[in-house]
Amino acid sequence: MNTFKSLFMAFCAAAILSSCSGENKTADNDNTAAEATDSTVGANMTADTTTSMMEADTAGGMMMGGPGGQSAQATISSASGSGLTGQATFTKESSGVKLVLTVEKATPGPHAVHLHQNGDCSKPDATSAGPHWNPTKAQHGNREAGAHHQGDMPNMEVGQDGKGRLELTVSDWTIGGTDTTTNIINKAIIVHAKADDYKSQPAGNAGDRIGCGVVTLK
Ligand SMILES: [Cu+2]
Repeated sequence: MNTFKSLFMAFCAAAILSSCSGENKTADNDNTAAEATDSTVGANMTADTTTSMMEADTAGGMMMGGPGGQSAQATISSASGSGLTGQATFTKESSGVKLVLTVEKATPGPHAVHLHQNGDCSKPDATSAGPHWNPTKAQHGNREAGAHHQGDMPNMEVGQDGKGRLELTVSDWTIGGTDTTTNIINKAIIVHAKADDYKSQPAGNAGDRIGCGVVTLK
């Protein structure tokens, strides 16, 4: 049985390699092959195995043909003399773009976080980043309830240790692509001194900009 299994695995590997060689020879396709191999290991050795390999391949193709890239990042630097530092990562998922933001050396309590329209943190108070990213000309508000800017996000809670973390997945963001109403690349992610009240126009009365980072492709 073990011999048969080994032979079968070798056959599977050969099948995967030959299916790759005819098409796009990209790093993404290599990943697809690796995923297909994993699914083969877990599958029953029946005709279903072939089906699961094909499904894995199709999923990879859809990801490659999507509207943008797979991941982006921003390194958050201190603004307005706050001393805050942080890191943001944006990852493409099936339900949208997932943001994980972590900061250190912030004051405890809630802090507003937004994407602002200019990927420019050059001024000491980060006003170079401009206003909120608002390509649809919407009212400022709560992303989770009603009208909001594309750059609006929930507040981030910072603990007594000065560390904060914000995680959310946004269905209508993309990492790259030609749609300027969804593409987050070259926007600035800004952390504010105060909480966003989700009401005041145009920016939620969130106070100074205490951290700023430009979103770039990873
Ligand atoms: Cu802001």
